[in-house]
Formats: sequence, structure tokens, C-alpha cells
Amino acid sequence: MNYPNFPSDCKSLLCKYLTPEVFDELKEKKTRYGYTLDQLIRSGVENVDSGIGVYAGDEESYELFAPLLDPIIREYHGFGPDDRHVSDMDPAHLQIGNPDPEGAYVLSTRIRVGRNLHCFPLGPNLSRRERLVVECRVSDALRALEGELAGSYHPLEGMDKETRERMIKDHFLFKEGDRFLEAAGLNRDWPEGRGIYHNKDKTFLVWVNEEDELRIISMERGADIASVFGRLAKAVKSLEKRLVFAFSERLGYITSCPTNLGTAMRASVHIRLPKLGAKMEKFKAITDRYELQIRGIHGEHSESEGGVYDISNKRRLGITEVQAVRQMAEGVEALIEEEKRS
Ligand code: ADP
Ligand code: CIR
Repeated sequence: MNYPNFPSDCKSLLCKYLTPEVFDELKEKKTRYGYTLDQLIRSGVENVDSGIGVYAGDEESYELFAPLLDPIIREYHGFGPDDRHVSDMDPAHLQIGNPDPEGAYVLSTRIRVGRNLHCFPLGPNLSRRERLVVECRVSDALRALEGELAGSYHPLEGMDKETRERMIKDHFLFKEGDRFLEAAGLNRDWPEGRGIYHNKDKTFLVWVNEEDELRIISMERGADIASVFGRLAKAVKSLEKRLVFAFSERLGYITSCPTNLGTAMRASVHIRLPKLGAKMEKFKAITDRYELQIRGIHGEHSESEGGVYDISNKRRLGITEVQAVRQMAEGVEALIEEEKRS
């Protein structure tokens, strides 16, 4: 394995922190589940326009490849090697109001967390058989949910094209063929072992075996962020009765992409901000102040349409779930104020 050839204008954190010295130190290493540096960095080597460029294959990757991953984690989350992650998913601690009670700006609110099963490798390093076992265990646990969370599991394999495309377009289902995930080995054996669980109203959904083994999602129209968070917290608690999730004292919930460690939470709104959208510098100054990320209307690596943006917390590690959601809500209030003034 040779040192990768990054173009001179490469901006990924992989390119920034994989110095020839770090490469030489890590190139022969292999985790107990058999994950190597070559696998860890392949997504960013094949996609030189990556923001980050790495995917872990198991919890041990974060220890063994720390000389590369710790600086990436520090830059993305502002979280150092001696920091410890603290979790707080208690809805009683949230205490926020609806930032858009008249429904003039916010179309919908969505909060998701990533989870992976303890004692299994992460998606990039799952064998075909392990992926099927994960699907079986997770779908069994989901089928036991009750009340508002009760629903059904729909495997991707055998789902008709129309249903699939409609669910992607309506923001319920993950997209197919993501080149970043493809290079990380996350699309192997596609679509086998993948699927989506949802309740009748599609306010509670779980993606199975996409980038993480579970993406637990609560969403609804409007800006009642507390309601969305409350539903998610209840769902996670119920699932924890039947599944043990990969968790580290230092890094919180373990995920395949280091940007998702810790809370593994992305709390977002779809918000219409046409005036601010035309003043990107001002827009970015506010999102930077509240540590928020701007995405397009069809998720990561997509564009805005009709002045509608996806605004979410950027940091997920070293911040509690309650803090992450509150920060997003406060940033959304500030964005609405500025849009009104513009
Ligand atoms: P993830 O949130 O899991 O990191 P994406 O950025 O790809 O992944 O988003 C997944 C899907 O969720 C996309 O279809 C995206 O448009 C949708 N989505 C995100 N936030 C919201 C929201 N607040 N309301 C409705 N759909 C949303
Ligand atoms: C990248 O490196 O651009 C992709 N692997 C996606 C990284 C995760 N995105 C993010 O900023 N949260």
C-alpha cells in the first residue's frame, strides 16, 4: 500500500491529517475484526472532494487509528483526546418553545440518531451474513414497539420502484448509490439486508443497515421540536430494552463516520429562507455562530430548492442531545429574525 495521491487543492480532513509519517505508522495495522487503514481511508481516496473521507469498521478503529482519527475528531467536533462525552436525552430538560408557531418558515422538523449493535463490526466491515443477522435482530426489536411507535418493517429487497422512489422524494427513505458510502464498502450486497420501519403516519422511522446499522428518526410537519425530540427519546428507550448499542465511555455512541460520534444526533428543520439565501455571507455568519450546518433539500450533498434549506447541528460529540437540539432551535430563531428583518 502506497501513500495516496491527493490533488493539491484537496480539502478533506483525511488529506489534512494523513501525513506520510502517520501513514507509515498505521499502514500495517489491523483491528481484531480485520479492518485496515486502506479500508478506513478508501472513501476519501476515491472521492477527493470529501469533507472528511474516512469510515471506521469497528469500535477498535477509533483506538488503533487514533493518530489519524483523533485530529479529525478534534477539528470537526472540537473534542480532544482527554475529553469525555456526556449524554442527556431527557425531554424534561429541553425546555424550548416552538420557534415558528405560525408555520410561516419551518416546513418540517426531523431528529435522527445513529446506532450500531454492540459485538458486531460497523457497516463498512460487516459480512453479508452479519448484516442479515443485524437486520433480523433489529426488525424483531422494532416489531415489538407499541402505541404511537407501532408499525411495520419493509425490506428494500422486493420493494417496488414506485414506492421506493416516492419514499425517497418525500424524505422518508435513504437514497441509493451514494459514491462516498460505495467506496467505503457500505453498499456491498445491496439491497439485501437493508430496509425501513415506519409507523402509520411516518412520524417514526428506522433505517436498517444504511451508513449505520440503525438510524432512528422522528419527524413531523411544523416546528414543534419538543414533540419530535420526545418521540425520539421514547423510541430509543424502548429499543434499548431489546438491543445493546455500541457505546464508548470516551466517544459516546459509536458510528461509522466520525462526524456522527457521541450523540450521533442530527436535529434539523426544513426552513424557507429565500431572502437570507440570497445573502449567503450573512446566512453563514448566523449558522457559524450557532454551530449549524446548511444542507440542501434532499440531504447531504444536495442543493437548496425554492429557498428551502436543511439546517442542523454540526457538532454531535462533546455536547449532550439536549444541548444539540437547543442550539439548533436557538439558531433557527435567529435565522427567522434575520429573514424578517431582510
Ligand atoms: P441524515 O440526516 O441521516 O444524515 P441526509 O442528510 O441524507 O441524512 O438526510 C436524509 C433525508 O432526510 C433526506 O431526504 C433529507 O431531505 C431528509 N430530511 C432531513 N431533515 C429534514 C427535515 N427537517 N424535514 C424533512 N426531511 C428532512
Ligand atoms: C465526506 O467525507 O464528505 C462524506 N464521507 C460525508 C461526511 C459526513 N458528513 C458530514 O459533514 N456530517
